[in-house]
Amino acid sequence: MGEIEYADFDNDGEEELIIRGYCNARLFFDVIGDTVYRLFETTSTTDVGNVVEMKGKRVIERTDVMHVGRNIYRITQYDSCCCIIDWFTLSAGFEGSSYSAEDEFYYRRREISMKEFEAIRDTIVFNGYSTMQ
Ligand SMILES: [Ca+2]
Repeated sequence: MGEIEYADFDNDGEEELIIRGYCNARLFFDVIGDTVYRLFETTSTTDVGNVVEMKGKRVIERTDVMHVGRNIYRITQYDSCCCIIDWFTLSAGFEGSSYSAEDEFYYRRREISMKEFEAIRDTIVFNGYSTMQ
């Protein structure tokens, strides 16, 4: 059985429906007019979906941070018509269990420093909308 969650992840003042299932798999839905759209689903520990805030706007965060060798954040921002209005990847790639300043960091396909990586990552705020642990 799934758990129902609601969050206004497209910032239009109306809450969208999220169904959470086994292992935090999530289905994200929006309604436009009379039509329900299944926007996307996340299904594994390499693609964990969540609703977070960046710069005061809610966005979808999909992370791959539970395995060694990488920390990947994929951020997608939707408008009220289910259109993607911004998206980017923030990532760190490294040997072993943690990164250091010598490893590779990318933001919007541009190589950045570890400090820049952490500064951008720290702007991603989980505001506790849901019942996630
Ligand atoms: Ca909404």
